[in-house]
Parts: sequence; C-alpha cells; structure tokens
Amino acid sequence: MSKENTKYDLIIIGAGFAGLYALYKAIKRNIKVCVFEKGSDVGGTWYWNRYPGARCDVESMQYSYQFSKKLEQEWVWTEQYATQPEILKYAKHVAKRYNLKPYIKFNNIITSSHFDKKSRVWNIKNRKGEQFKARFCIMATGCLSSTYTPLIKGASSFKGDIFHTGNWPHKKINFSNKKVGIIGTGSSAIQSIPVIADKAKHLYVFQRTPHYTVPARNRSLIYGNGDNSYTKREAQGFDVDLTVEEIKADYSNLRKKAKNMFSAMAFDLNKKSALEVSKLERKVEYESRWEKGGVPFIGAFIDLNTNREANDTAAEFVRNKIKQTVKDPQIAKKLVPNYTIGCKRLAVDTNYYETYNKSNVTLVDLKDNPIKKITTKGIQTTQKEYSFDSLIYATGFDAMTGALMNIDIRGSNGIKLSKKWANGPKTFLGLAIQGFPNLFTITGPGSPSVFTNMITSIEQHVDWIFDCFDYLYTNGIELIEPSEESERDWVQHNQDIAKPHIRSSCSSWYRGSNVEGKPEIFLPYVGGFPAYVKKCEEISKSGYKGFLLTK
Ligand code: NA7
Repeated sequence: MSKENTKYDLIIIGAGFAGLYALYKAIKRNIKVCVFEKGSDVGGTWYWNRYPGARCDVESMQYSYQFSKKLEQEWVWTEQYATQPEILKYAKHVAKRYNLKPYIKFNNIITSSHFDKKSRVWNIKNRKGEQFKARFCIMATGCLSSTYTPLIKGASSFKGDIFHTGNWPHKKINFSNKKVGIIGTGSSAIQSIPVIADKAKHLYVFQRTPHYTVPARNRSLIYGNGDNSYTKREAQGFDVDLTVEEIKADYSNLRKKAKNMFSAMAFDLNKKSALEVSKLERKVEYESRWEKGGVPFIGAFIDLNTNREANDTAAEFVRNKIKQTVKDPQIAKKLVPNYTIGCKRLAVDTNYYETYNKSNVTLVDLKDNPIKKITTKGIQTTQKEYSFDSLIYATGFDAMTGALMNIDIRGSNGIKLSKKWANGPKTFLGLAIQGFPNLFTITGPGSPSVFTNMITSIEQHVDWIFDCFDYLYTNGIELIEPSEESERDWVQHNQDIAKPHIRSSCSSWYRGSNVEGKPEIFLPYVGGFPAYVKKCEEISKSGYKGFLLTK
C-alpha cells in the first residue's frame, strides 16, 4: 500500500458546492491544493440524495453560484425548483468548466486529521492508510451528509431491499408492483412519498410526527417548452415575479436583495404583523401565498418566526388546508401537526397531502400504534404486522456535526474534537474552533447555514477564509485560531438568541433532538444572514479580532 506523504498548502475535505468553490479559489491563487471526496464524483448532498422526487426547496435561479457572471448567464435552469439530477449536472458542469477534477481524489474517505504542533501541519490519513500533510485544512463536509438510521429492534432481519433517502443507490430503483414501507415524514419523505405512491402497489407511511408542508407550485422555466402552455409572463415565480430573462438582465440586483434577507433568499416579505391586520386580510395574504407556492409562505407576516400567537394563525391556516385536501377525516386528523409552523423546517411539496386520498397508500400513526420491531417481512407495530418488499428509512441526518465528528480530528494538544464537542459543538462563527489552528469549517455549527440559501452562505464563508489566507500570508502569520473567550461568547450568543425563537419551540434536527444520545443544543445561528455577515466583516476588518495569531 502506498504511503504517500505529500505536503500541500491546503487540503479540502468534500467536493460538494463548498469544496468545489474553495478549490476554485485555491487554484486561482496558485495554492498547492488537494480535495478528498468520499463519492465517485462531485456534488456532495446532491450526489447522495438521489431518492425519487428529490429537489431543492430554494428557487433554482437563486440556488446557484454567483462568483462568476459568465456562469450565471450561461447556465439554463429548466424548472423553478430544480430536481436533484439537474443540480448534480450543474455541479459537474462547474467542475468541468473550471477544470477542478484533476485536483480531487475521489472514493477517498478521510479517517483522521491530527495537528502537529511542532511542525505546524495537519497530518491527514485516509481509509487506505495513505498520509498527507497540509498547512491549512478546510472541512467542506456538509451539514446534512451523515445519515441517521434509528436503531429499531430486529432491523437486520428484514429480508427485502433496504434504502435510506440520504444514501440512495445510483442505479434506477423500480417500485412498480412492489409493496413499500417508509419510516419518517420529514422533507425527504414528503418529496418522495407522492412519487413512490404513483408506482408502488402499496405504500405504508410510518409517521411519528406530522410535518407542515406547503405546495411548491413548481413550473417550467423554459419559454414555449413542452405543451407550449407557458407564456413568457407565466414562466416566472420569483421575487417580484421576474422572468428568467429579466433576472439575467440584472442578476446582481436579485443577489443584492437576497443578501439583505434573513435567509439570503429574495422573496416578498410582508413587514406587517399577523396580529395587526384583520382576520380577512390575514386570510387573503395566506391564500395568495398558498396559491403562489413555496417557502415564501412563511414571509406572509413579519412575526411568524418570533411570536407564537402570530405563528398560530399561519399554522391554523395550513391545518385547515390539510383537512380540506385529505378526504378521510380520520387520516386528515393524523396529518395535522399541533406545534408551531416553521419550527421543524417547512417542507415544500407536490401533491403530498393529496397522496393520502389514494387507495394504495396507508398512513400508520406511530403515536397510536408504535413500532415494536422490524421483522423478516416488514414492520410489527403494537396493533399489527405490515408486510412489504422494500423498506425506506427517510429518517434524516446527524445534522451539522455528524460528518465532522465521524473524522478523528485532533487539535494542538492532541485534544479530540469529539471530546471538545461532547456536550455540543463550540465554534467561533461556525468557521473556526479554539484549539484547532489553521482549520476552517464551512457552514459549520454556529453559522446561519441551513437557515439560508446554502450556496450563498458557502460563498460567503469561502471568500472570508481566502481573505483571511491573504492576510496571514501578507503579515507573515503562521497560525490562526479563535481565542477561548471569543468562542465562548459566540456559543453563548447563539444559544441566547435561539431560546425565544420559534425554531427552538419543538424537537428537530436543528436542536440535535432527532439523534439518540446527541446533546440538545441549538446548532445553526438564528440571527440571520445580514447580521452574521456584518459580524464576519467587522472581524476581518479589525485584523481578526477574537482570533489568536502566531507568527
Ligand atoms: P428529517 O427532517 O430529520 O425527518 C426525519 C423523519 O424521520 C422525521 O419525520 C422523524 O420523525 C422520522 N424519524 C426519525 N427517527 C424515527 C424513528 N425512530 N421512528 C419513526 N420515525 C422516525 O430528515 P429529512 O431527510 O426528511 O430532511 C432533512 C433536511 O434535508 C430537510 O430539513 C431539508 O433541509 C433537506 P420526528 O419528526 O423526529 O418525530
């Protein structure tokens, strides 16, 4: 076995959108760089999440890189919400266009990354036992990349096919004439259930908690496409209803608007409180957003994320929509959530609630009828055994910390990241960790990440890191890491602002409550993209106040 010991200036782990952009910047600066990627191709999240119906819930014209004006102009998105294959095609296009692949080692799982204090380098090892050295290390390992499969008694005894939505096979899976069981009703399940139900002989949905979802009202963006039913004006659906042509004519304006929004996404946010308007005005606003589709529903009023009473008016509107859509009142009742809307990530669907009107779909409410065990044939609940050919876990991820904790990362005094984070992650800005010099995390815990348009947050992080590199090189600084105090204050600030927020008001992967044994700490920064960027800029402009710099 080769024991390569090449020294790089920079090693990047992960070739998703974060790793690709970091690599692009490193090549431009002539930095000696190498990327390690577990998969056989680029794309990260969009490489692994290939389940039926997988799509992005951010509009495609916004869910894209903005570092290159040419790239923005030349790429053609075909739908308002892009499918997984189309997003993957885009990632591959970017890799090809900027000749990134020669720098990426695919099928390469990094198992450890240890900092050597004496030589001031990171020693990085892969599963094959090969070793590499680097002065800097960027963890571009993704927020939702370590899948979570709950331990259910008897799981290994199931004789049929087993899938996880977050690690879907690369070959085509045909559910025609098959009986299928799916555990989970989060965003991945909500997207896949209608598509699977269209083909499967029977679909059993095992629901622990009902989820809120709003219709996407997805549409083609190609003028004159297909049945020619889309006129230029109808091929729209963006902030202030611009057409693709109009956006491309002034893309920077849309991007600028987006960066001023909490979520780094441009959409029409109503500045009024839900409680200051009449019942009728509220209904009209909710109806129009429901008809228009997508997550801007939650922008119907300014206080839906901050005031429970206001939030309940939106929740009640959606509860009524569910009851109107699902014909069987008993099934509808089971699908109606009783908690705050937007607390668990609001899903965006196509025909989700409608699917429960199909005769080949059975909703199993695990609250009334919990799972006892998985059997050779299916799932045994307290009431009965459900038999099927294929079992799908749509049970989500060990979000934000899982992929980092899976690597044996050790800092300057041999301290293990897993030990440091035993009671929850500690970072400064979600970008750097005290005791782990010259290591950066992209969209790490403590950054707005999953509350925002991820690609915009990724670009902001990568730009900040490379500006920091420039500063270090120019000033002859060899090491950078946050001070204990700045990290402690940032962690505290994060928890303080999360506490009163609607997103803290239920159990969810934002709080780590979905993974057994994971400490319950609010993971992303809930202060919004503009406030976060301002803080990052203050720090870089001040010569990296809050960081320890060593020559
Ligand atoms: P999510 O949103 O974490 O959903 C996971 C689902 O799996 C959710 O409905 C869970 O119920 C359910 N679950 C988890 N463990 C169990 C057990 N043991 N028994 C029954 N049901 C269980 O993951 P997704 O992949 O759908 O979406 C993740 C993100 O990807 C999403 O927010 C978008 O940003 C894209 P629970 O609600 O915990 O009761």
